[in-house]
Amino acid sequence: MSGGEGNEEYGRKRFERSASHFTDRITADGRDGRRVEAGRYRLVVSRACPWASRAVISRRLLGLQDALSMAIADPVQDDRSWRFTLDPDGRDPVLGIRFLKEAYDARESDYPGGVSVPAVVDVPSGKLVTNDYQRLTLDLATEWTALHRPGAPELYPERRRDEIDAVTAEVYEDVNNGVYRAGFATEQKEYEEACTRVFRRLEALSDRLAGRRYLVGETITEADIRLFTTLVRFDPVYHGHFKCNRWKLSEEPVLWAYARDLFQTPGFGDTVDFDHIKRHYYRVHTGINPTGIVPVGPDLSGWLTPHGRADLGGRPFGDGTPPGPVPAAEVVPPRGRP
Ligand SMILES: N[C@@H](CCC(=O)N[C@@H](CS)C(=O)NCC(=O)O)C(=O)O
Repeated sequence: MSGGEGNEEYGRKRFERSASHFTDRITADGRDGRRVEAGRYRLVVSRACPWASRAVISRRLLGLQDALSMAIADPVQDDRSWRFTLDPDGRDPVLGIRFLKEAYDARESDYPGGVSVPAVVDVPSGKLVTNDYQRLTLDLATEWTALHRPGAPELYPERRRDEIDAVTAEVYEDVNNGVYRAGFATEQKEYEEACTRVFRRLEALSDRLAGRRYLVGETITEADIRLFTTLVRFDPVYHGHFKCNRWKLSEEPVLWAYARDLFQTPGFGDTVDFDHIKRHYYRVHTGINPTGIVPVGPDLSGWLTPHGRADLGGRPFGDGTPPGPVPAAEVVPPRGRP
């Protein structure tokens, strides 16, 4: 493994997140050579991964589950990276492969980068199309519209894009990626700087969210999805494993209520598997947790308690509606839920 997290190299040098390597876009008009098409592509994710989880949430909010099927990898990679050991015979039933690496190899032999999720694979050829997680959710929101469910929210509305881009850039740098920089630091100063930035930014976000329900505008957007995927992992893994421990999310009233509000919104919490999250981080990053022991806590029951944020106004889905129930095949098992 190389390129992303879960890499022994992180024990030795400053943490740098590699750029996504395969960036082909699937668009409504096919201008990049690939056109949006129902049933043609398979989204490969790990429910443990915050970058993949953005796509899992977007896909569900937008009602794309029938158009874009989803493969869920075992949360614990081995030296062959992501595996389909949760499926019968250890094979993804649609792609017929045992390891995501097979789709990367089909695309490019001897590809030097890491095998990362999220990945979109072309079903007929079995080849990887893209692992560009930054672009993927924006394209699901704006290029896949013909296949959205009726009532799908506008997650990246044109009139709000500048503001969403500005907020998500700061959230990425200091929060989404900031926790990794703190967690994989190998020098005291580097860790302290990263950790300080994480909390400084979280405090600014708390101020922003004190009087408004969502980050941008009065509905959920891409910006909320991107902040949520880090907040939901904060107490279970980033606080302990990544040493981002000035305070716990559950000790910060505004962000904790904001995160619970989203968690309880259909499409967010019902995609979260705390069991996958904890096992992935604590077992895979042997550089920072050599025993691989997965902690028992934290108590997750608080996620389901009232959040009181509805009083701030806001309309989660704007003129749209919440997604329906999770399809039976995609329900998170009880051990992963609060
Ligand atoms: N590293 C990916 C971003 C997504 C990512 O880091 N995913 C992680 C899981 S949270 C992963 O698959 N890591 C394995 C690897 O990159 O080797 C990229 O640069 O595009």
